[in-house]
Amino acid sequence: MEHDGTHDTTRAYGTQVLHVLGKGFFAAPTLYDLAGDGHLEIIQPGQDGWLYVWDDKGQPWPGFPVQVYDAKGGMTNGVHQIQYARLMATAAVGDINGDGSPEIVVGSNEAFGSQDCRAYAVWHDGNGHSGGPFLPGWPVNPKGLRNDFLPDVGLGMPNAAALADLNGDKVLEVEVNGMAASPLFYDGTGTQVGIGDGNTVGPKAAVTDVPDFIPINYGSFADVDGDGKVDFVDGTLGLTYAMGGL
Ligand SMILES: [Ca+2]
Ligand SMILES: [Ca+2]
Ligand SMILES: [Ca+2]
Repeated sequence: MEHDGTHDTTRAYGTQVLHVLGKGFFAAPTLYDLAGDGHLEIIQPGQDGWLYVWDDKGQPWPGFPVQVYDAKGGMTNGVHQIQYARLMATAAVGDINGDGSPEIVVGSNEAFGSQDCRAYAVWHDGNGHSGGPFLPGWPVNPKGLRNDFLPDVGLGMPNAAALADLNGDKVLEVEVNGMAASPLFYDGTGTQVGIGDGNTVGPKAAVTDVPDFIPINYGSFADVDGDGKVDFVDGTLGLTYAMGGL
């Protein structure tokens, strides 16, 4: 439970509905040309749980804002919940399904049980998309060991996703992970296609505290060793060190 922001709880038909929201923006905006017309749009997750998009004149983008929450909810201590929660992480944007249009990947503060969280892929036309604003197969649950390290900034899915083409088919894959997780890789259908190895360190690394996990941190892709293959870079925390803080 939060001790700030808007919070109320109601029950309907055995489902607990939580509103744990705030005002304003914490996430950085993402600038991306959604229409491909040479003009950037502004993509901004809000603490009110809505994903906003404006054009370069400040006008609302068609189909937005989108309210980002899992209408199917989740289970906490045996209770079915629907949570309306803050969007704290910056959005990642790119074509993850190969249809030539970009999608927006963003996490929420939804936290079910002690581990479950949610990350969403949103169509570029948002609520204007037939079938709803989210791609089939999303949201995903890229859970780590815990979903509630800190209020607001360490709750649910506070990490930004990173996008890169990992298999050379010109379509972007998604890395998105909850807290105290390994890197988790998904394709545009929401299918997990890989997981990072937190047990093996590089040949020149002095690290001994393994396995390690990503706490609250934004990762990114680049070819850091120049072998022509993209690598994933993120900050991690060793298990022994982490256990001292849990
Ligand atoms: Ca697409
Ligand atoms: Ca690909
Ligand atoms: Ca490489």
